[in-house]
Amino acid sequence: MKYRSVFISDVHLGSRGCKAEDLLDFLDSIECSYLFLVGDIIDIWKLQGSWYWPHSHNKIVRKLIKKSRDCQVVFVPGNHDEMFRDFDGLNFGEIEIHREYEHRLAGGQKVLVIHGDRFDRIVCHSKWLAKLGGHAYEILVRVNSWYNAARKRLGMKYWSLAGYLKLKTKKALKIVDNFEEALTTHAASEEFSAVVCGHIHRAEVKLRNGVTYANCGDWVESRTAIVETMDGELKVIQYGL
Ligand SMILES: [Mn+2]
Repeated sequence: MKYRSVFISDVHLGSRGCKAEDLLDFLDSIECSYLFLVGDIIDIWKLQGSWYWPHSHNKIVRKLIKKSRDCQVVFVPGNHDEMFRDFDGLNFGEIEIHREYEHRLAGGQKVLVIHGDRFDRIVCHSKWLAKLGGHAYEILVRVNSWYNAARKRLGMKYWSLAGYLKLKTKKALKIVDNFEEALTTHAASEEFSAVVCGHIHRAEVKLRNGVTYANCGDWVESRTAIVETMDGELKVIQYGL
């Protein structure tokens, strides 16, 4: 497919969760003039814990370098690859590194490209709770009943899993909401028409505070990207759909 721009984030190379083969396939399938790497491309945090770097992850790095020969590739680091922020304004081969970047859509509107972590005061560990499916929930309920049976034998009070999960889910949704609010308020105050970000692994395009909020999602689970069509429209696309 041909697009004016493609934005991907949260690839997490160097972690086992990264869907590298799918991303390679995706990168092969697209043609664009601008390719934005919107942070958390390499998971330095994970690599510092234990080294994991399969061949497919190398192939992605090589593919990105190859792409940079006929398309403008801009890397905007995230919190998992924040050491690259020290190279703000420098080039790695043909790949430009910027802490934040101002892109212009085909129609001329200003777009802020930013990973987004600086608008997230709490690192969200409870994301999975928001996505918890019915099946997983049933298993948890069963585990919870054993847990409470054990608590009872020890003379402890009943602990409500449903109540706990409801609270956690609500909290997770509140974090997402705060993130979108903070980013769009900032972008609007700087007179951007749109903001493209990543970080919370939730792909979406919507209007908020008069600004188009576009989140790339991730390549750990959702396998999504934001694309700018030839006529300057921002859309979410999902691999395999
Ligand atoms: Mn991040």
